[in-house]
Amino acid sequence: MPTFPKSSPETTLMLVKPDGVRRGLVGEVISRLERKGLELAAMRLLTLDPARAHQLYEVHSDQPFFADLVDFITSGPLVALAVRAEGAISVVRTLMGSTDPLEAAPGTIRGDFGFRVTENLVHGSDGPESAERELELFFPDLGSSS
Ligand code: DAT
Ligand code: MG
Repeated sequence: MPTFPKSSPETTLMLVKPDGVRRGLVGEVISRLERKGLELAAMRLLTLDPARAHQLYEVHSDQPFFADLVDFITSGPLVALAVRAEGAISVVRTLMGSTDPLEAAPGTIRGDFGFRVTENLVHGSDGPESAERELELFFPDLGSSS
């Protein structure tokens, strides 16, 4: 019998950004995660203060759009989700679609619902290190992210 590597679930951070909450798309996003078969490990509704927004987006602090990004992400409540599954980081990124909703494929969250690059509805960690760092910002009690 061939042996296969044991699968190990990983956990990623996903956000329904303030535009998604304002537009009533929280249920739609969660429904897509559930239908895909991903596990929701934790969930919170909260409004970010600028300090935490700077931490979330620290890799973008030199970008010309940084101030707009911080203004936007702090503009109202968002929903933070800890999503667990084998390959969760890349599965969530695939469900989200490309950063610019105008380029995102139909069938993806951004492709189906987004129109502007800043207001692109959702966030998903882009790798294991950012997942661990970002999960700690929102779910410090969750423990190890992977
Ligand atoms: P992603 O959210 O797909 O990981 P990113 O990490 O490159 O994309 O950028 C973070 C957010 O910054 C993105 O969701 C929206 C905003 N953003 C990215 N590129 C932008 C641009 N050229 N103009 C305005 N906002 C931008
Ligand atoms: Mg990113």
